[in-house]
Amino acid sequence: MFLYAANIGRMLLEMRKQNDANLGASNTALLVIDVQNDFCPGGHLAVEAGDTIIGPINQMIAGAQNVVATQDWHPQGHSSFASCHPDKAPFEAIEMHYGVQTLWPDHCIQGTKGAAFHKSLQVDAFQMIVRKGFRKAIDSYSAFFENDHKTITGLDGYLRNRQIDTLLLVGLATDYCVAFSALDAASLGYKVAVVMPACRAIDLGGSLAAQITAMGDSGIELLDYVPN
Ligand code: VGL
Ligand code: ZN
Repeated sequence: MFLYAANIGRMLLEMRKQNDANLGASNTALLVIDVQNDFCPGGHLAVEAGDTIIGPINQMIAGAQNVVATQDWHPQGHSSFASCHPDKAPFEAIEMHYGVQTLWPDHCIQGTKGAAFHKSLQVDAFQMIVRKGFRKAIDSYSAFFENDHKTITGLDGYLRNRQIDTLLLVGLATDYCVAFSALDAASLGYKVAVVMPACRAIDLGGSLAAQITAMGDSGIELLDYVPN
């Protein structure tokens, strides 16, 4: 009897998993955030084990009907670079005209190897690539809005036009570009899930825990498995 109940429970869980994340559905897109060389080991803003998510991401890409990617794409001398601010070091924060901005090592400079997608990523499946952070005076973590929370990237219009209302997010970094994108998507009305095993974090001053809480509070599902 107990065994029977346990089996039913497991079956229901499997069904729930498959229903939650139907990558093959026409209204669902996989959103691959910033899987670029500079965020992988050896890069200028390397995220620990950043390259270990590529296998799971490729597996999801293979089962997805719709795949969109973002690419952090900064001009030289971008205002988010610590090197542009005298007496400032990477990972310190400054006040910009749109609010507090963390300063980073120079990274993802347009056209450089660091800005290119990791060579193992199945980039041919990308139907649309959103480049962001190309305005010198403003950073852009989110795939939807730049860091002033006003300037749009155009992704919302693209997804709406394609009648996509459900998003699965993967990529780098969990607590910056993935979280900002997920939070904006939720506030724009999308059904959002973040596939945690297919993300890796920078985790600066408790940023990962804070963003996990913020995402949970916004009704974003945090999956602890890789859907297929
Ligand atoms: C990112 C910091 C600066 C990210 C991009 O992709 O999470 N983080 N630029
Ligand atoms: Zn950046």
